[in-house]
Amino acid sequence: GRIINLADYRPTDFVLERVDLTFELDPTETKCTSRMLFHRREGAATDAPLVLDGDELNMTGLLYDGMPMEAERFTEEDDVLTIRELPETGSFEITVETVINPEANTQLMGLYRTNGIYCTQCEAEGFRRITYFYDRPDVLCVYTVNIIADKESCPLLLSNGNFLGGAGYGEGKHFAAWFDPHPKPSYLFALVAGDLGVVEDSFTTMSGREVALKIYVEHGKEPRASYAMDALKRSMKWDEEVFGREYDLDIFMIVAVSDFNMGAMENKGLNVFNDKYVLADPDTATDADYANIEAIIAHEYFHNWTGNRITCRDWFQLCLKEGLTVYRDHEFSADQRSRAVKRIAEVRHLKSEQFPEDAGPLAHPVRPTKYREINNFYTTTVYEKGSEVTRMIATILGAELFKKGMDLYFERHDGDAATIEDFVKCFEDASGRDLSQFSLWYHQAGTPLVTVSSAYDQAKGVFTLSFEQMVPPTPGQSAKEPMHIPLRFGLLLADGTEAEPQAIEGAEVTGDVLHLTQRQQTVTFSGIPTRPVVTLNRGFSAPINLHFEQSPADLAHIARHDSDFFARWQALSDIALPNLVAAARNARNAAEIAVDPLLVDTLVAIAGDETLEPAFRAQILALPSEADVAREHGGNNDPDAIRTGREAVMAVAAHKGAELFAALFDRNHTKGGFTPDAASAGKRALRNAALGYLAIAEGRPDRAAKAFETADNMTDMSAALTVLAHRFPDAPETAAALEAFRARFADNALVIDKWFSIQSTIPGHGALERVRTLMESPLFNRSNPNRVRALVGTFAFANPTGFNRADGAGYRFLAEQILEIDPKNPQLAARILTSMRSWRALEDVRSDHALNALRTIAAGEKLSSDVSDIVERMLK
Ligand code: B3K
Ligand code: ZN
Repeated sequence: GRIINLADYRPTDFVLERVDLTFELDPTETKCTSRMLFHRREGAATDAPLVLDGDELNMTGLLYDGMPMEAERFTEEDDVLTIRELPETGSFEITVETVINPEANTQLMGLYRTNGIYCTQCEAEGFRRITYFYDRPDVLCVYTVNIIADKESCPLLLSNGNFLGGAGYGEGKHFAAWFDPHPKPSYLFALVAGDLGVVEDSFTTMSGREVALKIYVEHGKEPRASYAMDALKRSMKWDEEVFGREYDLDIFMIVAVSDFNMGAMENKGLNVFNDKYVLADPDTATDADYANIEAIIAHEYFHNWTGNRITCRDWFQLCLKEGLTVYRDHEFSADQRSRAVKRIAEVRHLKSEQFPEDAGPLAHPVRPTKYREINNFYTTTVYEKGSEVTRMIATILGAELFKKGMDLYFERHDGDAATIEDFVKCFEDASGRDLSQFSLWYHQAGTPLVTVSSAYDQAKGVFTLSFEQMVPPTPGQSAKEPMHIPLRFGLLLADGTEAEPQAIEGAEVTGDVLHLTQRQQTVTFSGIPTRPVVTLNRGFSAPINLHFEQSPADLAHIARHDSDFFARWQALSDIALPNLVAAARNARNAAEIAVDPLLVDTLVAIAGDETLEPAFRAQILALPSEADVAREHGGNNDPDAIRTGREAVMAVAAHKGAELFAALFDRNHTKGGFTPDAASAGKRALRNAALGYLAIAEGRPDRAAKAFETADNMTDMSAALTVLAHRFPDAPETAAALEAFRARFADNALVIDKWFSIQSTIPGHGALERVRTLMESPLFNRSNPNRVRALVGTFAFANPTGFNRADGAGYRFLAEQILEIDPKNPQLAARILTSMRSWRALEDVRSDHALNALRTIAAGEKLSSDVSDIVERMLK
């Protein structure tokens, strides 16, 4: 694939007025007839040809105003259809007929068939695998869709918009027609046909319109869709209340399919979901599954305004819809659950996924300026960092002006294909604030590093903070400008109150937000009676790395007393990280591992503080992960030493808190009727965190084995199984539990994915053999993305010691898998390959092995553009 540059953007030469699509569905020979009405754009060259995108198409007919097109007027070359000699003025109709083989479509892009269900995935460039089209997000038009299919195998015929009507159609067939009155780009097109069960409900919008809600799932799975329906209704209500956004069609449909490359897709009025993010009941879904379903249902629904009504001018603007929509779903979940705990989970995810991306060879700006394969830009940088950038706008402007800016955006750009500049302009116009320096967040890659030092002058009552900011170099960007970094802060005094400075000099301060804008900045606070403990970046107001040598005692003060619970968690993790890094160093040098008693004391004190919500205490107990320690260590990493060191620290905490953990384990048992609400989930999280420590303290599998046997819900059951497998992999209790789990859930693929993941993340060098053995299991299916992610993906992403074996066998295995998956499903292969994005941070022996594995992949024959793009960037 060639490189696409943002600077080359220009509108199409022709305007597409409308399209009528007719599908005659057949498993191997589906006929698609597309009738498109065009006219030449004003100002376009009078001899400009019409150039349409295709991808592996089999075109069987081409008509101009209903008559076969003369052969000399068109060419079909390199996946492009070019039509010449078109009128200068007036509308004309082009009809393209193609034949598609949905059964053979293993890429799961375009029209494919899974478990007898026809479905489509068009974002980003899947529509061109259906027919020749202006397959780009700035071409919006209205669609009419006619679907003809076998009545018996496809009683259900769905597409976007409103149902127009249907009837019998010849022998054994029927048809249905749909019309979507909202102009949309092709990536939002969807078609689903098959035999599915349905859960129905309705929602009355704020203006009193009734919307039919339908969730389609495989027959028999209807009861497992009720939580998704509940989440959908809450999302619709929330978007009205918080963003003033009302739904706009008479019907909203969700279809759950089992073969899907990602989480879900926001097609207009017809969302298609990975069934993992729809189906849940207490016996088969964990609290995390419920939370994910709630978030993703909301996310896709929220796209109706941020993505569909206002879409992207081009794919460089992807964060316009994704970053903003993630921000919206984060806010939704925060309102539905505990805001503080939600924020901690978000930051954990950002740091473990986005920070490494931003620090490695795949780093790119939130709004990139070039790409080779757009599917590789659906990244945590575009999504999660994009969300953080939106959050910072809200922080800088304050809630009221942020709302004003959002309202202006909806009003000004409804129906548009917009850009990031359009978006930012709305906030500038609404607030009168210049956001040009702030916009660097969209354009400069890399996580800014802010180094802070402090001084206190008792005699003058002056407290001083000195800041220095630096944005590290990233691929293609060596020199960076200073950024506008909004830091929420507080000055804590010993008596538990907060200092209220008489004056602050050296930086703009609005409310509790300090605005850093210069490379170096010194800020003084006067009228401070005693030495304060400063709490910085409360709520993670800016996605940065903060280096501030605060004493463990000051951090412990924050961890126990800050009014911001995120800051409390951050402070505890800031005490823990240096301990864990030192422990890793000592483990590597075979030196003795010491742990600061303050860390363990604070940890145990918070865990035992009954005034705090259980979910928060569970987050505190989950010390920084091995990956967090690796990031903090920063290079020359030895995953074995990191684990050994972390285990030693955990052991100290486990023994010190053993009595408390036993009490927490008993007291937080949510017996009887499972409910997925956040409070109950928090209790289970705390109980299971305690179980993890108890397994270390007790050194026996008995307690976890009993917890497994008596569990009455999947959260507790899978947590106990994880403790058994990860702590006691060779115990007979573990073998028995794994087998019981397999036998009970063998016919539920989503639960079996947990069985695969739990085993593929068993730490240590034996993991690879286990993964290889599991791949031979009849329950494994390498053509199903969820299965491959659960086993191969989880092994590579989430088993640091198992994957990063010093002999390089883990990397060779991955190379082998990537080369095998790529020809069938390039997107899946490319995504799993990103697990090696931090390979340069490994110590020499491992990084040499990693390099060899990457070279093996790069040398593969007929690599997809997805995989070759990733591997080449990783090798650069
Ligand atoms: N917009 C889709 C992602 C499409 C990915 C294409 N490779 C789901 C979402 O972000 O809501
Ligand atoms: Zn999205």
